Amino acid sequence: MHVQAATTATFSHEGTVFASTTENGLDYELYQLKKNIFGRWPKTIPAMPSAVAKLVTTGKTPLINLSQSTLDNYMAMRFDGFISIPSDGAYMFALYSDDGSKMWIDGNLIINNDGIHSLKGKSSGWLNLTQGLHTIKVEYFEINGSQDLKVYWKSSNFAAQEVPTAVLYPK
Ligand SMILES: [Ca+2]
Repeated sequence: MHVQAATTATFSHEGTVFASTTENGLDYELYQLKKNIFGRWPKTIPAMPSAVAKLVTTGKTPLINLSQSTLDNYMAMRFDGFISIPSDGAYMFALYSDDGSKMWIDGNLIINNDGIHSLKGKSSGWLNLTQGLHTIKVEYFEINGSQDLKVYWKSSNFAAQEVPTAVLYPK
């Protein structure tokens, strides 16, 4: 398992506990990947849906991870909804994945961790966000071998932690 040292040092503590309800979580879509017309697997997150990404199922997930996936390999997922920012301030996000992943807040790409690779962490810069709901989207794909996806955040008010169910809302 390879994780960038700087990112590991920055995102290594448990933080504030947020209380969740059954309404919390994000929408997800699960796709099965196909080879392209040249017989090759995608090297980056493909368009979803597309000729190389067939929709398998949709649902709601409490966390942005692979817990809802019924496929281990040759798959992709999209997570979509809102994140509730607890107070005005600066927030930083980190995306760990095997293989590739990308993350958007308010429609802006904040982390690009795309490509075929072993577990790798990338963090955003500090983002100034206002209290309230902001759109959040994460896309992920896995060709073969091991697979993982985790999303962390931190602010000046709490230490790094996995983005909790309590602040996620489906559309
Ligand atoms: Ca892999």
